[in-house]
Amino acid sequence: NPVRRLLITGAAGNMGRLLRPLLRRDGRVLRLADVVELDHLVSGEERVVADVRDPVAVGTACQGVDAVLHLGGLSSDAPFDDILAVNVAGTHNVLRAAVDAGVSRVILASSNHAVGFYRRSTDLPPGAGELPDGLSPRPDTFYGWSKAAMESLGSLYHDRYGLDVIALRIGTCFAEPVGSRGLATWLAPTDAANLIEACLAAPRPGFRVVWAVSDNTRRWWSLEAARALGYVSTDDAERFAAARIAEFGEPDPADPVHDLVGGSFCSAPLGQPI
Ligand code: 15L
Repeated sequence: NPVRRLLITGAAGNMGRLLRPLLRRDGRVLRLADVVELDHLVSGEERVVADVRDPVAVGTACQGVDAVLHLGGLSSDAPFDDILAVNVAGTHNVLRAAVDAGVSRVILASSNHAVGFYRRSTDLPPGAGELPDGLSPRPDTFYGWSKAAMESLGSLYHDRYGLDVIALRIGTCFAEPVGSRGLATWLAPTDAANLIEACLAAPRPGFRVVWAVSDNTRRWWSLEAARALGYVSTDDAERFAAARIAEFGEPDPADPVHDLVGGSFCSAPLGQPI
């Protein structure tokens, strides 16, 4: 059964803006929710102003939708109380509202920073060049911790209420890879859309925690769980390699920024925007 109405929280944010044009389909309405009022609506889009901290507003936003893509939240580190209120309580409001409104599927924007302290040098399984999906959390920031907490709430809501919840451990989702780390961690916006469509189409996925990256030549995070959902990556950050290496040099695998999943988040002062 096709998703006729998709609620996107955080639609005015970085990923929301990138994905809005890519998730438009004939016969589908995108309900765009954000704390700020969205403009330049096109046909097939509707908007709601809702703060994820407000359970009533989130409840209203969930009425009549077939699925939720939950992107709304703080996307970098912040003081603990802010992270707790926006990312953790906010996600709880979304999951609660989805169940109450009879929505059967929620896609959560988790992050590599939920597992940011895994290292390429020590944590790759013997004989494998990739970190597997669903690693137990090793957050690198309050932000990364909140992403692990969001995943765990998704698990709770799946087991309690049968809600399908897919938590995407997103790499670096911008129009182009950021820095030389992005050559490994990039999720091309088109691939983000490919993966989200796979998440929407998969029959009864249950609860899953899935790496979300493009099939980059320098990727070291598995695509197994994403592919099992039907994801086909159509981009590779390698086409930016020459330019990034000219600017930043060849990535040194001994440099913690390239050795650690979370890169510079692991050494940034805790609780401050990065
Ligand atoms: C994230 O989770 C952030 O939201 C984003 O701004 C990037 O820093 C990204 O991770 C990354 O690791 O590149």
